[in-house]
Amino acid sequence: MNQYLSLSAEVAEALENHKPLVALESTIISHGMPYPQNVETAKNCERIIRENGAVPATCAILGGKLCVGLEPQQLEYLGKAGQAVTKASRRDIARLVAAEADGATTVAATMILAKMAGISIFATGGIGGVHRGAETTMDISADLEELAQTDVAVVCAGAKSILDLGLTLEYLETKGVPVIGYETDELPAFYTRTSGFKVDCRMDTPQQIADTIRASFGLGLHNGMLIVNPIPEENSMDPDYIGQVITQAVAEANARGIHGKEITPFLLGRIKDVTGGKSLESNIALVYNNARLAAQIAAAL
Ligand code: PSU
Ligand code: MN
Repeated sequence: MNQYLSLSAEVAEALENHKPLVALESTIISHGMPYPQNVETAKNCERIIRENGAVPATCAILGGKLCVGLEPQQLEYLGKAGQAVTKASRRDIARLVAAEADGATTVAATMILAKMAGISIFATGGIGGVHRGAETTMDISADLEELAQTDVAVVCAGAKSILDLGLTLEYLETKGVPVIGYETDELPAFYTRTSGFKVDCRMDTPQQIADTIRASFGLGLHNGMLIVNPIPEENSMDPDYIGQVITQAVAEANARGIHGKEITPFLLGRIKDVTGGKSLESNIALVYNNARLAAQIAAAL
């Protein structure tokens, strides 16, 4: 066991007894949603995972410890602190550990913590990817590099079109990351069930996905996998409307010169404000949907 890891009692017990586990990230809590909906969503995700036969393991860096499995008061702390907590991706981990500081883990960092603990399934909302305009800005999320090198399967609702979805898929193909559509042939675009871009394969049962994960690990391929799960129909948004909102938010970010790790949280916040909280409702619904599927896959594994 890695000396920097700190497992909750529930996670330690589950690992010891080979129970199915599902990792959860914490940037979505601190930087992805406002308080108190963020804490409520985090707690409900954990409940949904338990109801579906798996053990939740929310990840964060607290006091320099790589925490896998958080107590309710730790979720509350991250949710209240919000953007005051460091958004921690791969490159931030070592300095936060050395400084005994706190960090909310992105998809990339959560994959690293999950892997260290021995957890192979991870549920979230959306991943980072290749940003619109990346051909000049070179803004490509570290999440994609992590998927290329860390063998954890990430269940998400596709990616928001704050990203260039076509380029994101090309990048994943180059890096050897399978993109599995759950009951769909298309990459979902987070708020909507379709994007016009095809995934590389479709699977219709959690067992099929679990078998593929097992084969990938057994082969020693070492890359991650992306499982894309469309938002439930009843929670999906009008594509033209949300498309306009996103284009406006991206233009605003460019006009203000926002870049680097600030841009994703800025866009998420603007989208929520402009839609008057409507996007937040959809966001919460799709996260629950992903937690459920991830627990089913973990149980099947
Ligand atoms: N996309 C979302 N919601 C999120 C994020 C992305 O729809 O909360 C967060 C995740 O933690 C993701 C991170 O790993 O943003 C990506 O940030 P960046 O693009 O700076 O790598
Ligand atoms: Mn970036």
